[in-house]
Amino acid sequence: MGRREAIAVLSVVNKTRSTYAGYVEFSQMFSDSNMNIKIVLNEDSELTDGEHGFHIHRFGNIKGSCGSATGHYNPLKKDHGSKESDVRHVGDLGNIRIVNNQYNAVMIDSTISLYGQYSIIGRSVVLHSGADDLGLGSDASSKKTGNAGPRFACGVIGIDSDGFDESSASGITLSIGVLITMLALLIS
Ligand SMILES: [Cu+2]
Ligand SMILES: [Zn+2]
Repeated sequence: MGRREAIAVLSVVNKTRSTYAGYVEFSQMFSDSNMNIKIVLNEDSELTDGEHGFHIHRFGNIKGSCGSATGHYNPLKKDHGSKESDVRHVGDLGNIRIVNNQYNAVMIDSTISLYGQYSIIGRSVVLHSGADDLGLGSDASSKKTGNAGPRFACGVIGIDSDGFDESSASGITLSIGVLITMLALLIS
C-alpha cells in the first residue's frame, strides 16, 4: 500500500494571465491518517505579512479567477469554523501566518482526506488576502466565509502518487480471493 499524495500549484489568477505563487502538497498514509499539508509560497508572492485564510473550496474550476472555485467545500452542510472545531466546513483550514513575505511550513489536519466520498481530489485550494475570523465574528458572514476577504491565489488539487491506483487493484485481488474461496467451498 502506497501513501496517497496530491498537489496544487498556487497561482494568482485573472482573466488574461495567471502568475505562479507557490504550491501545496498533501500526503496521507491511510484513509484514517492525519493529512500532512506542506505549503510553500513564492518569495515574490506579494502577500502581506500576517494571517491569511486558507481553505479547500468546492470546485476545481479556476477559470478566469479564483472565484470560479465557489464557496468553501462543505459537503456536511455545517457552519464555518476553525481547523480545530467540530463545527467547520470540511475545507476549513484556518489561517497561515506570513512572516517576511514568506511561508514554508507543514500543517496537520484530521478532517480533510484523499480517500472516500469527501476526498478533496479535483477541488481547489484558496489562499485569501485577509485573515479568517474562524467563525467567531459578530456578523452573519462569519459563519459562512470567515470574512477572509479577496482570493489572493488558488490551485486545483491533482493526484500525485501511485497510492490511488492500488486501492482498485487490491479490490480486484480481494474479489478473486473471495471467488476462489467460494469455489473451494462448492467443490468440498
Ligand atoms: Cu477560502
Ligand atoms: Zn469555511
